[in-house]
Amino acid sequence: MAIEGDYEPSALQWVRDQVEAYEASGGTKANTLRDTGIPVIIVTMKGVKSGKVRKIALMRVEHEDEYALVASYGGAPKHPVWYHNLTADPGAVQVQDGPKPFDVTVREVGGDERAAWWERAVAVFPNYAEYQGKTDREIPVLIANPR
Ligand code: F42
Repeated sequence: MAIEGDYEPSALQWVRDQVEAYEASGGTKANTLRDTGIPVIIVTMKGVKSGKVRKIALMRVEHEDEYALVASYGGAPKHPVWYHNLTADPGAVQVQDGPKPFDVTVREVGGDERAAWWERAVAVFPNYAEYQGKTDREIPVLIANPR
């Protein structure tokens, strides 16, 4: 079910450009992080304050049909804002990994489950380990489970 509301593009030009090119091409274009060849997914959510439809791109970390959403934001000192959107309304979320978006439910993981997903995430995108080294905050790992 589409997420209702006015779409408000990311404040980051390169992100909103990637989201729009990915969606316009049904996931056949703009589907990697720049020229790294590492695939990305598009996540759609509701803004926790504005109620607007927000979209971001994240690295594609998939295992047995679930996806890790790693709130690294390049190792910034604070969580990316989307983390607060997803934890505030974990049921109003879609993931696009290819031609069509699908509904997911999001949960935050900790302990051994987080450790297993973190290992998968770093295997896909080693920069995550570098980002964790740059910040005192523990980078949150959320899991998107298709409904
Ligand atoms: N970010 C990651 O954290 N992890 C990744 O693996 C990742 C991969 C990736 C690959 C390709 C690509 O193009 C981008 C990638 N990014 C990755 C960047 C990611 O897409 C996000 O841009 C980034 O994580 C920052 O997310 P953000 O939600 O903090 O975005 C900021 C820049 C933003 O858009 N802020 C808006 C603004 O106007 O300043 C507000 C956005 C918002 O959601 N507002 C809420 C609302 O209600 O509408 C209010 C929230 C509040 O608490 O204030």
